[in-house]
Amino acid sequence: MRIGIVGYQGSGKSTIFELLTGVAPDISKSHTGQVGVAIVPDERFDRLVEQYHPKKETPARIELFDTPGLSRSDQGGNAQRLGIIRESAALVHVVGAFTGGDPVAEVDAFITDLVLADLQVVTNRIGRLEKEITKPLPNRDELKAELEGLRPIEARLSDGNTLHGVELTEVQRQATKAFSLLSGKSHLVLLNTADAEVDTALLQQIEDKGLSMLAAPLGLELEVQQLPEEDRAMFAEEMGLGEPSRQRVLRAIFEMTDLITFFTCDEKEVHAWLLKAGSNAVEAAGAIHSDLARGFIRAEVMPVADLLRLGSEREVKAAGLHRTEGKDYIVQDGDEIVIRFNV
Ligand SMILES: Nc1nc2c(ncn2[C@@H]2O[C@H](COP(=O)(O)OP(=O)(O)OP(=O)(O)O)[C@@H](O)[C@H]2O)c(=O)[nH]1
Ligand SMILES: [Mg+2]
Repeated sequence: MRIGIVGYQGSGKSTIFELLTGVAPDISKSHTGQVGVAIVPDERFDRLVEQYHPKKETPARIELFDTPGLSRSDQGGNAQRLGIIRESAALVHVVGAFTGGDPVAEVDAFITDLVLADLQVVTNRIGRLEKEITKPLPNRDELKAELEGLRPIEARLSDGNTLHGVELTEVQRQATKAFSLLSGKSHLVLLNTADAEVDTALLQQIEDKGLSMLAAPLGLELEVQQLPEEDRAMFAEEMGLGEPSRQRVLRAIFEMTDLITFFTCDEKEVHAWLLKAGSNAVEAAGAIHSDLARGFIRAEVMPVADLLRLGSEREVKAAGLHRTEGKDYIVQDGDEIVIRFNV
């Protein structure tokens, strides 16, 4: 799953990408986008590592995708850039509040660009369907149903609304699946401020639009991160910076996804795994290794919260908080799992 870092040119996307992934932006990839990996901060993982002192630690990771910025005065290249953004599962929308522009107007303008891009895709399809249904095709009824499904979506978009919070029918879901519509993707506004001071009135205005948002001086924080370790604290204090927001931003990004975390742990390795919410025990086994899914017998499950609270697997078992689950068990966020299998 790829999370797109999106926004207008020069808003600070590549700066934030570097802060979050540690990967310096590669100029040769500025037209195609660049992928980097970030660790998902998880306090439970850190505490499991403290408890087990494993030889190997494997935290969960997500892919971030630094995309080419849209041009504010579209000179024709935005269609291609929007196509690149479409490959993202969710959008982190970076708004630069260090250049003296109007961030609220930028948020509106960017969202309008997304809505218009979706509208164009939907309108094209409607145009094609209208022609098709005049022909005596065997699947004419299906095409008609698709057309009727798309019309309310088109109406909503042409009124300038996003697709957030819209309940789609099954026909609509199928009809729009391949379009990967931009204005329906999870959307987090990241306000990249000039310094540690945050304009609360500005934040309020963006929040009033019903958008999730975070504000932080991310450019400045990258500068701090790039200093030699011994100079960081002093510089951060001089600049009035509090706790670095890197972890907070990554956590918020992770929360936009529909992923949960489960854990496997022993003295050899503590490993955090990501899984689509609603997945069952066999799917969790498959995330670890296909052999574990193929030869699945049962899953032994205990909540990590209990494991941390009681201090060891033995204590959890003694307290009767350890369970044996079958194939259909829906894995919960924070489960510690041992898969029993036979191949
Ligand atoms: N003062 C200040 N400058 C910043 C901040 N973030 C980014 N910049 C500067 O703004 C310029 C653009 O930053 P980038 O991170 O390259 O912006 P971008 O969104 O990746 O730009 P494109 O890839 O061209 O769309 C660079 O010169 C950065 O140094 C910030 O928080 N404060
Ligand atoms: Mg960039």
